[in-house]
Amino acid sequence: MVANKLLTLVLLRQAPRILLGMKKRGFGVGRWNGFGGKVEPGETIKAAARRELLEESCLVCNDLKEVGLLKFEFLGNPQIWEVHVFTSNNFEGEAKETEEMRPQWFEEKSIPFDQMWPDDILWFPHFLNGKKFSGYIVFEGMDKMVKYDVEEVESI
Ligand code: 6U4
Ligand code: NA
Ligand code: NA
Repeated sequence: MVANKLLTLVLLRQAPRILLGMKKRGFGVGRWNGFGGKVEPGETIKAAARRELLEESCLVCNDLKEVGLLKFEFLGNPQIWEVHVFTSNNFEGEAKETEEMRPQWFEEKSIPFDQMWPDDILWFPHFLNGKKFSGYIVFEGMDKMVKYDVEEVESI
């Protein structure tokens, strides 16, 4: 058995706006995304979420709440990616462009889903309604979802 790979994703929200970043390199390059990355050994998932947010946007957030859990299978790869989604409306600093991300605030009614991961449109509505959610999504390559199941949950 292959252990799941743990990742984080942070979506900061100050209604009616949400902060996304254009990924400048690596996995998901060219897509607007939340901020996040791989959990390091010995690190809690929340600490990783906070660290990746700081590294990628220069923002400090001590108030992250876990709102979603998304599992991704990529056909041909035995490792499941487990993406823990966090949010907050309370943070310090100003979003700055970094080597990895170009941050931009978007109106919640004009989120650029056509330039995001194709699964995002499935779970953003739950997120924007303030609900918790979980999902299992199977990708073929980076663009094609071959199967998905996303639902609201009471707790993560
Ligand atoms: P390095 O370059 O190793 O430092 P790191 O920042 O640790 O990378 P990265 O950026 O590759 O990790 O992590 C991938 C990011 O993409 C995580 O924040 C999770 C997010 N992500 C992955 N698949 C996604 C998907 N299908 N939909 C989505 N976000 C996804 O919205
Ligand atoms: Na990252
Ligand atoms: Na990283």
